[in-house]
Amino acid sequence: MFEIDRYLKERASLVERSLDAAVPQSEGPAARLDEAMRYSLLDGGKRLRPIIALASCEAVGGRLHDAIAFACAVEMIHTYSLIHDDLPCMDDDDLRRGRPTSHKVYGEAMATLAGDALLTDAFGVLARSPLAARAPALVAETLAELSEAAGSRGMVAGQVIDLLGEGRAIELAELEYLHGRKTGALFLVSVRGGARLGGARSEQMKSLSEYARALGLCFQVVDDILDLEASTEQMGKRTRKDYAHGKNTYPRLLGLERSREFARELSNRAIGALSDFDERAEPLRALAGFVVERKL
Ligand code: GRG
Repeated sequence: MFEIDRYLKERASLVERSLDAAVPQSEGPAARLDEAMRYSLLDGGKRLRPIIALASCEAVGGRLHDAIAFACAVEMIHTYSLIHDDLPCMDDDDLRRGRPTSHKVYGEAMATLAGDALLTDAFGVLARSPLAARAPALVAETLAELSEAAGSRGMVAGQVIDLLGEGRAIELAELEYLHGRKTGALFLVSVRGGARLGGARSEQMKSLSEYARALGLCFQVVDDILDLEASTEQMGKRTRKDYAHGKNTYPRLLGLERSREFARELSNRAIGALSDFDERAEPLRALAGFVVERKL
């Protein structure tokens, strides 16, 4: 039986150490910026996206060492999106990962800049990784896909569609389109990037992309359910926020019971996409179980 809790703990601590080294604390004039970046990046978060990136690399027989810089880059981009999402001009949140949000501690200007710096530096971390010297084409392709996933065709587009949709009832297909960008794009690139850097063949990339799409949507459906059901203390962030703002969510469109069923269907679909993979994909299978069962 695969011990997912232990696996997640060990992998999160590996990611934590690598992030710590990737974003050092300087002592010069930018010390405050480094401090703000490290405040949001370290000591918090489930590290789901980097863990999935590393697991995808290993599922195709790749070495952890070759995907760790990419995994850090993904988490840096994710953290930037959380900092900006919490700003008063966006969701205006005071609590994130159980602590005051960046702008509450460092002020709006520094929080914005810490997010900008994490986003920008993420690409440098991957571009300067040891693998870039050995396999530049592979890394260049991964950088391009990462930029697409985070940018105006991916996560930022999802956020814009979400903003423009507030207060307007939307259909299920539109909700899926929105989340495919806002949350799904980063899950998809985490899996594809990890697998590519691990040397995946094209049919493996295809199956893993199917896995990632189902997993990303499953994550979002569960996120909507937790926003409704979990406490602020449990999540380390304000809950019932989407509900209070009349946002379009899966429970609102499908009801709670059907949303739970849909999340289970998506988790099973993700696992089904891995039918041609051997035991090296066991962590990915277990992660699909974790995402649907998670309470945080
Ligand atoms: C460009 C001004 C500007 C803002 C960008 C890109 C963006 C704002 C927001 C992206 C959308 C976003 C923040 C989605 C959040 C998705 C989500 C459910 C995050 C929570 O992820 P977890 O549960 O968090 O993995 P932890 O804390 O565990 O890492």
